[in-house]
Parts: sequence; C-alpha cells; structure tokens
Amino acid sequence: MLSSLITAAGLLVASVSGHGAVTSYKIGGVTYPGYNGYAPASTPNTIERQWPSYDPILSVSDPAMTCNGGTSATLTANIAAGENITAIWAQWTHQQGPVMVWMYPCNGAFDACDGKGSNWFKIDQMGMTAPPLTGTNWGTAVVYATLQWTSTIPARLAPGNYLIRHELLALHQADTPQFYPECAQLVVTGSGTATPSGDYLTPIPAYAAADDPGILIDIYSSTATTYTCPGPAVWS
Ligand SMILES: *[C@@H]1O[C@H](CO)[C@@H](O)[C@H](O)[C@H]1NC(C)=O
Ligand SMILES: [Cu+2]
Repeated sequence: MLSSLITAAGLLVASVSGHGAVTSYKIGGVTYPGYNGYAPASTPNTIERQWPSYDPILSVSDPAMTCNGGTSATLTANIAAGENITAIWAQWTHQQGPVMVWMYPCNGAFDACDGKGSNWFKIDQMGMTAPPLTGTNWGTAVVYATLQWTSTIPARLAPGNYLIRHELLALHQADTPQFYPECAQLVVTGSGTATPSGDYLTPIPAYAAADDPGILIDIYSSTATTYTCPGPAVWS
C-alpha cells in the first residue's frame, strides 16, 4: 500500500517535471497570476484560460491546440499596442524547438470568444538561430534558460479584445512533436488601426499540416542547417 502510494506520487512528479505551461504574465511591471495546476476544485481568478494538463499535445490538429483545452478566464489585462508582455513558465525542460506567439481578435466579449475560425496570427517567433538542430540555439532553449518570453504587441494593432497564445513546440523526440500552448485574455488599447489579413491568418488547430517539415522532423538524423517555423509569417 505504502509503496504503491510512493510509486504513484513518484510517477506524478516525473510526468509533471518533464513538461510545462505558462503560469503567469508580466505587463508594464505588473504581474498577472496565471493558472498553476490541474483542474482544482475552486478555480482561481486569472487572465489565463485554465488548462487541464501540463502534458504535451501530440497533434497539430488536436482541438486542444486552441488554448491547451482552456475555454474561459474570469479576468483580463489591459495592454497598449506597442507595449511588451512577458509570459512566465514555472518550469520547462526542453531545448530544441521554436517559440511562437499568436493573437486572435475576439470581436466581442471574451466569454463568447472561442478561438474558432481562420483568425489567428503570429506576432512573434524564434526557431533555430544557428545549427545544429540538436543544439541549443532555439527559442525553447531561451525559455529553458530564463523561464520567460517577452513579446511586443504590434504598435499598429487596432484596439479590442484579443486572446494571446504562447506556444512551445518541443522537437526533442524524433518525429514526435510536442505542443504546449496556453492563452490569456488581453484588452488592447491605443490608436492602432490595422489588423492582419490574407496569408497572415490561420485556424488553430491545424495551422499547418502534420507532415510540415517544421513539425515532423527527426533532429538526430536530419542534416538540415536551417529550420522554418510552421504556420504563417509573423505580422508585426
Ligand atoms: C520589449 O520586448 C522586446 C522583444 O523581446 C525587447 O527587445 C525590448 O527591449 C523590450 N522593451 C522593453 C521596454 O522592455
Ligand atoms: Cu515535456
């Protein structure tokens, strides 16, 4: 009995420590607590949509890709177009793969904002800045080293309610991509007038094909010296 309890606890710690999720945000010196654990009995009030698991999503077309399964949050944070937002991870353990930061215009209230439709756009990303693929010149290696990622809300972005989605794509297992996305609710202010269109926009899930070379990759056998992030170009 005791040993099976210890084993169960050990497995839980091992599986949690292998992965990660955004757990808070910083905007203009103010920290906004995020969600920190699995499906608690009482839901904390946060700007982050509450995710059900630290574990990776294994398919780019999984419905959970939208916001790691999170569908709502009680709070919002104001941010001016042109201002920075820093996402913070309590833990992160992988160093090969890109960081991609996305936004989605809600065009209305957050509680009716489901992230559906072809309206997601990228505002920031970092793939591999220098080879080899198995090295640590990757966006996720920056998160590994600093446990945070800072992006600028495009200065020309029109005001309104937006979701922001931070995605870590871990590529350390050959041909087995692991996606880690979380969303928060932002009220963008300012005098911007632009919103992206055309090729900058994509649905999530399925912002790229499952066999996109940026997704289905064996970093140990590939001889590629460059890496292209999956999905559309960054709109900035
Ligand atoms: C905003 O973020 C960008 C991108 O990380 C960074 O280069 C810049 O220094 C940041 N600016 C401020 C004021 O923190
Ligand atoms: Cu992991």
